[in-house]
Amino acid sequence: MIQLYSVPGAWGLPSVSPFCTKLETWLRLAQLRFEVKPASMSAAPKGKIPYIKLEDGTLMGDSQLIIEHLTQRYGVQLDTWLGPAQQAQSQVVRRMLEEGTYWCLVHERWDTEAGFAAYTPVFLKMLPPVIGSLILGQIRRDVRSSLKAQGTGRHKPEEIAGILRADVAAVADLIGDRLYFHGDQPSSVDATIYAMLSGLASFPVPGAGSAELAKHPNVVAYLERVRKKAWPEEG
Ligand SMILES: N[C@@H](CCC(=O)N[C@@H](CS)C(=O)NCC(=O)O)C(=O)O
Repeated sequence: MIQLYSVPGAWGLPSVSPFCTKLETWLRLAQLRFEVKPASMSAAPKGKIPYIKLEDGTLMGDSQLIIEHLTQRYGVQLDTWLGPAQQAQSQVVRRMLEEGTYWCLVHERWDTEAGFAAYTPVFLKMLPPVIGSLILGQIRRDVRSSLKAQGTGRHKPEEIAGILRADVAAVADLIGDRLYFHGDQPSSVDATIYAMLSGLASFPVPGAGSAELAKHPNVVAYLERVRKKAWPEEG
């Protein structure tokens, strides 16, 4: 069976890591058999989570490369009904959320004092006792330098808020009144949209992303729909 290496969830999310949530959501939508194991950064083939172990023991990193590999390997049909324009939209929306919006989410959790205060007790549970807070301080410094290197960390808070509002509103307009991003059935991009937007919506500190989401009942209903589709046992 596929083993998914992930970190635990909080605030109703399967994992606090949006990319782990994405991959778990996708595995569930694809109806592949897998089990979730605790991730170790030192074992991660690309030094990031999630990663998986295939049935033959091979480790693979990067949620998207994993999805593409598993789609081929197991003949997953999630995206076979999409035409070229729909596939292109998936690519664009996925890249926006994963390479842009994601960093705004990281800013809210790690770079604002209120966000970090809310995230600290959740993250400390994943770290060893006593030295956990020292490690957390180092992780925060690393995350902040990644935010600077990526660029989002160079913006003013109100500029990041503007980016978040525009990203969320764009996805909301594209979803419109459809059940899933492309129509009546889910496709792979729904895993990314669910992961990134529910990561914003569930965070207990009010932020521009969650405020914008609340203005789009179609997206709120969509997120609940994807969750129920992927986790039908939770009702
Ligand atoms: N492109 C990667 C991104 C994964 C990623 O950024 N994961 C974050 C957690 S949500 C991580 O491992 N960060 C640790 C680090 O960058 O050192 C994927 O799709 O899996």
